[in-house]
Amino acid sequence: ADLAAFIRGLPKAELHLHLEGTLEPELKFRLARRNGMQLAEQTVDEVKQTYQFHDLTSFLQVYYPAMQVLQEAADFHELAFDYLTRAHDQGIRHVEMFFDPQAHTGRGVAFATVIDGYRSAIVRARREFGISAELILCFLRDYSAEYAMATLLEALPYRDWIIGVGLDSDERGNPPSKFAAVFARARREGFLLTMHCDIDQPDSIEHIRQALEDIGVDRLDHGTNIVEDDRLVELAKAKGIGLTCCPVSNSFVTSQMKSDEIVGLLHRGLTVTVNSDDPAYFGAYAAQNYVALAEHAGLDIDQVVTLAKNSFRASWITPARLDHFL
Ligand code: ES4
Ligand code: ZN
Repeated sequence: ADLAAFIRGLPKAELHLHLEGTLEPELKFRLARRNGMQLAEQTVDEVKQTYQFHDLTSFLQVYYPAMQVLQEAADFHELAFDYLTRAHDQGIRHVEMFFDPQAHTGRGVAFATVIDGYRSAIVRARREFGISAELILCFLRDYSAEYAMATLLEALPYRDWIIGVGLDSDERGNPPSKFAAVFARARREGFLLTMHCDIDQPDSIEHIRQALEDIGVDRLDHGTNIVEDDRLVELAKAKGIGLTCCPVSNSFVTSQMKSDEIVGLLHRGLTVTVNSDDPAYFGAYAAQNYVALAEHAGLDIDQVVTLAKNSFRASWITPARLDHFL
């Protein structure tokens, strides 16, 4: 309990957070009502029961259909504002949030609707409680590179509201190299780059290598399997690449928290961070992820503080603000 209170009070940044993954059952139920949509579930409790999975496939099969209740800018605003309120209550001072535009534009919701709702929530949260937040546009990797490129071009009018681009959804058979041209264009347009290299993928090491050497990412999401390759660990260290690890998410998607791997990378001097991924689905926001890892791995206070400082070091805030947090 003491540890939990300490962690909540510790200033932290969150760097691996899918906005659509913050859709709590209560909000899903309420938005469905408001938008006149018929859900298969009759009660909030029944929605809760559907938030159950044992691997990536079963997760994605719940996750993408659920977000169809997001229709109007006000819905996206409410989702993001509720999350930012919770994050602030947990000691999060800065957050870089993924969103999946294709999961919305693909069902007829305009890109402008999505980003207007998210952006107004960011502005409001900043004004009301001082939290800073940025958006990272994620491409869905199980769709084509051409569709991702079209989405990047669609985002260009909103470039000032988007700090970087990422890559998520099903990694199997969808390596970083598939999106080389998209990420090269994004780089030229001034976006920072990150991408998911998920836990225990069939080609984890090769995907991490491509992200670091061929794409030239600024950060790696998960990326925990890098621990298996000394050369890539040294390369990531030399490049100052941060890793956004998500212990509770790992325990759902792979049935292991991967705490030995995460702590091992911390010992080897990588800028390892702790994050929540899809907190409404995995039942753990940022602070609970720190607590889970600290308890599971037996971390001491100094290690917890290092993880919190790393979250700012690996963030994309300006050097002047970074000094303020370290
Ligand atoms: C995700 Cl856990 C996970 N894996 C891949 N893509 C995702 N998008 C949101 N959560
Ligand atoms: Zn993720």
